[in-house]
Amino acid sequence: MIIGLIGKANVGKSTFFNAATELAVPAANYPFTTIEPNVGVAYARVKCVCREFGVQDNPVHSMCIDGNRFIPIKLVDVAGLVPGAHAGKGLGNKFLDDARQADALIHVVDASGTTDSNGRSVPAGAGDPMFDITFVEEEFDLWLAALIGRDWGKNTREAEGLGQKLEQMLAKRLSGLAIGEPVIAAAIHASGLAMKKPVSWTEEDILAFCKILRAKAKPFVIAANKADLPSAEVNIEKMKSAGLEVVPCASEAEALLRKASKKGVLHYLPGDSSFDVKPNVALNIQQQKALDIVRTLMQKYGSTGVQEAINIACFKLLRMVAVYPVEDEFKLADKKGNVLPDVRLLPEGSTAKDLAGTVHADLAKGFLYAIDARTKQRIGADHKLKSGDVIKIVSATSRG
Ligand SMILES: Nc1nc2c(ncn2[C@@H]2O[C@H](COP(=O)(O)OP(=O)(O)O)[C@@H](O)[C@H]2O)c(=O)[nH]1
Ligand SMILES: [Mg+2]
Repeated sequence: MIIGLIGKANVGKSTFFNAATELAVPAANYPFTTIEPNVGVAYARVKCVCREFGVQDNPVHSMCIDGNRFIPIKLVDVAGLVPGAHAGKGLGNKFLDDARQADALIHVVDASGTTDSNGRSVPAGAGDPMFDITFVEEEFDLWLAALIGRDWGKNTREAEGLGQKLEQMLAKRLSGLAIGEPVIAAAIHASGLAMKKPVSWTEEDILAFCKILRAKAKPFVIAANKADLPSAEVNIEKMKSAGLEVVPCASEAEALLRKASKKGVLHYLPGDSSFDVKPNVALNIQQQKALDIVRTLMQKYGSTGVQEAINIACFKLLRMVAVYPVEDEFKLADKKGNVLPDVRLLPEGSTAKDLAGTVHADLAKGFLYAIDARTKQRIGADHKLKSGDVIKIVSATSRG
């Protein structure tokens, strides 16, 4: 699963990226943080099942801290977008190239209004995040429309000649964007264009369809960043009353907290609503002041927003469930004795057999049944999994 950070320049995308990919705990041998300069590992946070089961876990591919599971996901810091990007302005093509891999997007905006649409500094409140939301969406839609609309007449006639459905033809064209046939079919239906012959779709039809397709295929949440600045409040209210999915956010504050936590200065886990300075830590006045600002912000908005934005992308937009595969349903362990070694994020509605497939293709091929470690009951291949399920797979291809 990939989450992309999009937005115009200087809103704080890289600050968000750096904060989200920084571990809040010292972990010298932790295998993954940054993959490429703009691709890193961030974490979705869930309540771990270890406490419910009363076990001490030792995760291999995720982390458990104080009963909280941090599940790795890929985060991409997408190149900044400027108006006209769909026509190749700025880093337009690079932007769209990065953005297309993402399953969901976090749209970072400068809630304080201290940047104009090209990312240049302006007096606080002069920039309008509502305008930025519209323009970034429009750029994306126009780019998609240009991609789909190229040779539209020729492609649709060809598809018609082959007896191909429109969604089949488009799925092929959009394969690089990770947009599948069912989503395309749903967008065609929702656009009200299903009864119109594709050959006769106008440019406006194509654009209207692209708007719907983009919203379905690349859902996004807005991270209203720089919420620590006073001018942010009124904009955050505006975005909320417009019915948008908005998380007030302060990436710089999150970066500060993770660094300080890693150094042992304070106790803080990403997503917490507060932090504690550890006893016996002496702070200078400057540090004290910086932390006071962060504390006030967290009291106002409930958290720094970075973890919340990621969790909304995973669990609200993409509707993932967190499932723990184990090989021993009594010890909840793998073959090496690691307790609750792994947790997988699967789309809601995934089955026991789907889980097997994410562990190993052979495990799914030889699937016999699974065992719910909570109830010790057998479940079948089509059994739908819920978040927090601990599951043992029994397969003809994996004995013992
Ligand atoms: N006040 C405040 N400034 C921030 C915050 N996040 C980022 N910035 C500042 O915004 C500017 C642009 O940040 P950057 O991450 O490079 O933006 P990008 O161009 O979107 O990647 C930098 O000066 C950051 O220090 C925040 O949460 N609060
Ligand atoms: Mg940047």
